[in-house]
Amino acid sequence: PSFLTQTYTERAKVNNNACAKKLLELMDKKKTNLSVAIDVTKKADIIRIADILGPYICVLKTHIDIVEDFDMELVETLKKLAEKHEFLIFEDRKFADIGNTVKHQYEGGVYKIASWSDITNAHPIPGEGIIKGLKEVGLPLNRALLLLAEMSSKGSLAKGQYTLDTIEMAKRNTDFVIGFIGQNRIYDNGDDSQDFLYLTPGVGLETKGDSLGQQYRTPHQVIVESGCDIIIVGRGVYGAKDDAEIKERAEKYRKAGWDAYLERIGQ
Ligand code: 5IU
Repeated sequence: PSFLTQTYTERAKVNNNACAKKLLELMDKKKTNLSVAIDVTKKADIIRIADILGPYICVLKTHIDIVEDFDMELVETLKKLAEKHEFLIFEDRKFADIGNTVKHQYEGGVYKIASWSDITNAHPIPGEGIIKGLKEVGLPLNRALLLLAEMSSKGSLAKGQYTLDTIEMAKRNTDFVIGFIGQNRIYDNGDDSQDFLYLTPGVGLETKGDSLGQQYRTPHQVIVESGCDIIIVGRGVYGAKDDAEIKERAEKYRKAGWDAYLERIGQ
């Protein structure tokens, strides 16, 4: 059978990547397939919002290079919150250079991403060397990688053969690549194949998009119609007027994502 109709727990049992296994397990345990993208620029706001969101999310998505007052204390605090609330951290770095360069960008520099981020992602555009370079740093630390198979933005060039070739690249690197950032469940041959996770940004209940090319779909469209696994919501959650409303919105998206999952697996 397709992984599409299996529970996250069933899928955790047959997944060989420690990070993917942990993620699938905590999703069923916490009843959430919601990831929130905290795209705010002050350390204190990130920490405050992450603590509020903790119970509602399976993955906290960061853009660490937009933080104005970044220091290592921020990521140490996020790691503690991740333990307290049981979520994974996903630095949405979108690596896109040759293997040797991304190795340095992932391991070192100001952000030392590999030291705190469970999951990161990469564009397949440079070819397989990008995975090899990131893997050298990430695999010994039990990290995992997502490949960007598709994007939510208008006019994205990641489509057609490019997307299909991305899947093939992932299939050759299943020790480290646990899935995709994409808009559709493109590859799923059931239990004789690799179970990839599909994480999907471009999710909103109130609006259809923004003025810079973002396009939104609903949790139902993403999870049931397109067969993806995790909804990624940014402004739809953190763009609330106060902390109470952030909490309300997180619960609203969590429930929408979870109900869609239950519908998909027929429960
Ligand atoms: N993001 C996208 N689309 C993509 C990819 C990443 O929106 O295809 I790959 C990121 C950008 C932002 C978050 O951090 O996901 C979505 O935020 P909003 O829900 O605020 O649009």
